[in-house]
Amino acid sequence: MIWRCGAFTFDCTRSVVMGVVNVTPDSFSDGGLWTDPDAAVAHGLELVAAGAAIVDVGGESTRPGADPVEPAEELDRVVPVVARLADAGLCVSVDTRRALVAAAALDAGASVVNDVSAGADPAMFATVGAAGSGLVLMHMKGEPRDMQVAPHYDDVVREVSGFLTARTDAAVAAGVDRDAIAIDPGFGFGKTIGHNLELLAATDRLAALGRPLVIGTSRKSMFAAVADVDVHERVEATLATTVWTLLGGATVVRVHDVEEAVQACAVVDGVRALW
Ligand code: PMM
Repeated sequence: MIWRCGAFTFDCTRSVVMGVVNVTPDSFSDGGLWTDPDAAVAHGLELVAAGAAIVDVGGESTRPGADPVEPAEELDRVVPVVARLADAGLCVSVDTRRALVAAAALDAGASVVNDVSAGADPAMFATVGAAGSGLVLMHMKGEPRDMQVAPHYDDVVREVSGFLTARTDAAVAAGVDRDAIAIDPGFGFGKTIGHNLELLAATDRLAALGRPLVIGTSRKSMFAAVADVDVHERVEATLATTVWTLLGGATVVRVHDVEEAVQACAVVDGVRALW
């Protein structure tokens, strides 16, 4: 399988590390660190030097309880950073739910749109299809403001799988190349710890849906319950899920701690090559 993202094509037999740069004042683990564009660009370059294949730039926090940001503010935060990283020749992803922001970022050189709402904006799929960029479709139940208020599923794996399949088909019907689409179960987005663990346990079933699987567990609060560690002490817990999900067939790991993830991926890739 391949994942086609504009000028970049990823061979999914090897893992892909996506490094996170949140240009937000309020993201849960790196909020406020990279709000200055120079600092954000420098950090993106650092992540690539550490081995990230993609830099994911976000201008709206989607942490539980977060309110949406104004479109003009989101544009101001992300577009200058995307432009400078893309000008440096990097594969840049824009983490946005808005087609307007995606379009501006794609114009500025982004190669991937990472949409945690899986195309809730009616113009999103046409925007991505016209640009020929990559697209990450993520599952979220509810909205960031209220998604962690008693989320309920009869069968979380079946429901998330069905949703991701349906959104993939909808994106293709709206003009997105199937090879450009990756899918993500959305850890922590309207899920209890139990739901997150069930999804981790079912990695092989999610990977069998036929598109590259993106895993975003980095530093998330699910680890506080299983490993009792603070947000900045979750590198090892994150790595455990990185290795687990790669062995289950995942391709892309979206992480803050790139150097550690790259090491783990290199080991797993070496072993997987012998299977
Ligand atoms: N998590 C966050 C933001 N964007 N995108 C994808 N595809 N998957 C995720 O799990 C995801 C995401 C929230 O976490 P952050 O504060 O680390 O960005």
